[in-house]
Amino acid sequence: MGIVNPEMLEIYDEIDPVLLEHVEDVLLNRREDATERLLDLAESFKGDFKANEKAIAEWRSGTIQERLTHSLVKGIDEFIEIDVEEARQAASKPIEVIEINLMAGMNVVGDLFGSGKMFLPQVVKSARVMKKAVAYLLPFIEAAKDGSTSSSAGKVLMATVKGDVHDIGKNIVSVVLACNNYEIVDLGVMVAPEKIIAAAIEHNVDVIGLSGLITPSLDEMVYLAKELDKLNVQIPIMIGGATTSRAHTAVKIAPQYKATVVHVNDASRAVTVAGNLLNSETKEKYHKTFVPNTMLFVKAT
Ligand code: B12
Repeated sequence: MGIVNPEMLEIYDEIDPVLLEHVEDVLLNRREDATERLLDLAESFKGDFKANEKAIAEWRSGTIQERLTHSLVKGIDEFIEIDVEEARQAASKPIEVIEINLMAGMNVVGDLFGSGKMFLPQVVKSARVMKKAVAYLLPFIEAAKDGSTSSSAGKVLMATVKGDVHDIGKNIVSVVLACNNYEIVDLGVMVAPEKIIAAAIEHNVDVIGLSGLITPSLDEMVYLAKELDKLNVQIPIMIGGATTSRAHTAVKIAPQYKATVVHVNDASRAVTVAGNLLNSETKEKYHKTFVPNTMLFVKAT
C-alpha cells in the first residue's frame, strides 16, 4: 500500500511505457530483478533537465488548440496566458477563446475524468488553469462591450444550485451578461433553493439564471421551479451547465413552472436569450414554443 500525492499523478495512459513497465514490475512483483532494473532506470532520470526541456519544446510546437488543451489537461499554468493571448488575437471576439478553445480543452479533461483516467486533484489543477485563462480574458471581454448604453439592461440572479460546486461556467455567463449592461446578483455555488427564491424576490430580478453540472442538480432545478410556482413567482428562468439539456428543461423543469424556462447552451447565447426574455413579444414566443404533449421545445437562438 502506498499513499501518493494525487496532484503529482500522471495520466495513466500517458506514462512512458518503459517507465510504466519497470514500475509495474516492482509493484506487481513480476520479476526477480525488478528493483535493480528500476534503480538503473532511475539513474537515467537523474538531473535530466535536457529531457524535460525537450518534452516542453515538443508540446510547445503544437497548434494553439493542442497547446491550450495540453495546459488544461496537465494543469500547467506557465504558458496559459501567452497561448490565450495568441488565441485571442486569432479570434474575432475574446469570448470565442472561451467558447471554442478553452471549452474544447475542458471537454477533454471531462472525458478523461469521466473515464477514470484523471482524478479529482488533477481536475482541480485544470480548473485553476481555466480560471487563470478566463481571468486573463476578462478585461478584453469587458473592453469589447458596447459602450453606447449605460443604463441597466435588467437584473439577473445567478446561482449554482444546491449541492453543486462548479462555478466556472456560471462566472463566465455572469461576466458576459455584466459586459452587456445586465446587473448581476451572484449568489455563488451550492445555493439552497430558499435562498435563491428569497434573493430573487428581494432584489426584484428580471431573470433567474441557474447553473448545474452534476446529475443531482437537475432534480434541484425541478424542485426550485416547483417551489417558485407554488409562490406564484413569474420570473423567467435560464438553465445552463454541462449536464443540463434542452430535453430535460422541456420535459422536467418547464412543466413545473408557469413562467418561461429556457435552456441556454453557452455563455455567448445568454445575452440574446436574456434580452428576448425581457422583451414582451419574444418572451411570449419562447413560452409558447413549449408544447407539453408533443414534448417540443425550441432551443434558444
Ligand atoms: C472543472 C470540473 C470540476 C472542478 C470544478 C471547479 C469549479 N470551481 O468550478 C472540481 C474539481 C471541483 C469538480 C468537482 C466535481 N465534479 Co466536476 N467537472 C469539471 C469539468 C472537468 C469541467 C467543468 C467546467 O468548468 N467546464 C467549463 C465551463 C465553462 O463549462 P460549463 O460549466 O458547462 O459552462 C458553460 C455552459 O454550460 C453555460 N452555462 C453554465 N452555467 C450556466 C448558467 C446559465 C444561467 C446559463 C445561461 C449558461 C450556463 O455557459 C458556460 C460557458 O459557455 C466537468 C467536465 C465537463 N466537460 O463539463 C466535470 C464534471 C461536471 N464533474 C463531474 C463530477 C462527477 C464531479 C464530482 C462529483 C467528482 C467527485 N467525485 O467528487 C465533483 C462535484 C462535487 C459537487 N458536489 O459539485 C462530472 C458530472 C457528471 C454528472 N453527470 O453528474 C463531469 C461532467 C465530469 C465527468 N465527465 O464525469 N469538477
